[in-house]
Amino acid sequence: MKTIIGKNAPNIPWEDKPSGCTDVMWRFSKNPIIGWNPIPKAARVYNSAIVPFKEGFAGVFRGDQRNGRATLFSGFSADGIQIDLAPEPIEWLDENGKPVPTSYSYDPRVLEIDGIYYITWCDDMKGPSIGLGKTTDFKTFTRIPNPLMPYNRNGVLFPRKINGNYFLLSRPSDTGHTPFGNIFISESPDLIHWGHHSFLMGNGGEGWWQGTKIGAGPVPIETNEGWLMFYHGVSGTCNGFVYSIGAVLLDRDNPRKVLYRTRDYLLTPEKEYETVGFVPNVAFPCANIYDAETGRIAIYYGAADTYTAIAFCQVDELVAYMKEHSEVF
Ligand code: BMA
Repeated sequence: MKTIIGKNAPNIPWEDKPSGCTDVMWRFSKNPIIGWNPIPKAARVYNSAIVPFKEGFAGVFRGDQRNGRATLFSGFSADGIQIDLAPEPIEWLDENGKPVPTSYSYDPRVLEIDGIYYITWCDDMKGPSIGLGKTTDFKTFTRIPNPLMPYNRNGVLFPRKINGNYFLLSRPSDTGHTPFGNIFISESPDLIHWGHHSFLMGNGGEGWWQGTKIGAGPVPIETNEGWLMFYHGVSGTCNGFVYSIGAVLLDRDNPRKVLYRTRDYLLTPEKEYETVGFVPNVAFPCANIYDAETGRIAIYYGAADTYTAIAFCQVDELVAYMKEHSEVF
């Protein structure tokens, strides 16, 4: 039986684990896939989302402009590696087709539900909050009212309704780069009315890699072992924050329940493109694409707030590892 409950996508980027590597997550040898100044209007493209689209892939990409302001750009790719970014930022429309002015926008996640691609991101609503929008073609983008009150970031939707409702993860915060942070979960019958908010998981644990704050990462992957969600864990050092990648398995029928959670990080900044850049020591996952048949998963993460990079894992190996090396607290 296949572990991932989802579509096959044999064309996702993939490289076998390098011989001698004992990690369950390994990096793409051609990282980074997007470097400095990829298009005239964006100096750095990172913390971005990609999904299978038609015969290839499409996505929404965080591009920090040459004035430093974070903006979203659409993009297409035949192979998930070479990304063709739109030259201009996304222009959001309201439900009546009228342009909606946007301030800053960052850290998008994208998912498909019934042929509609939904986007969540960090939006400015008098401070950081969760933006929500949709597209069918990655050319025209329509806003949906923001699901939650400010201040909040790292909004991530589940890819289907569970027991009749949509579920959204988020990380309530303050206006700045909070020195705290826990993941909460909310639900809605229609993507408009949100409630039943509760705490899901917090920072801490025996190790220090997720001691300062955590935030939901890519859209959860449905598996027969539960919802697999990668997330970022932050450690505070005397030289600033360090962002690493971990994973959690949530109960399939009740995603408010944490089953297993990686005790140690799966990936932490080590390579030069992760440790040197605009913000050093950041690995920030925002997307995962998978092939259900083989259980292959490609994780897209922002590196050093400068680059876009890919890491790989295989679902059965990862789930077995998580069961063996779990710490739920
Ligand atoms: C977080 C977010 C991310 C960023 C990270 C590291 O608070 O703003 O977009 O990658 O900080 O700077």
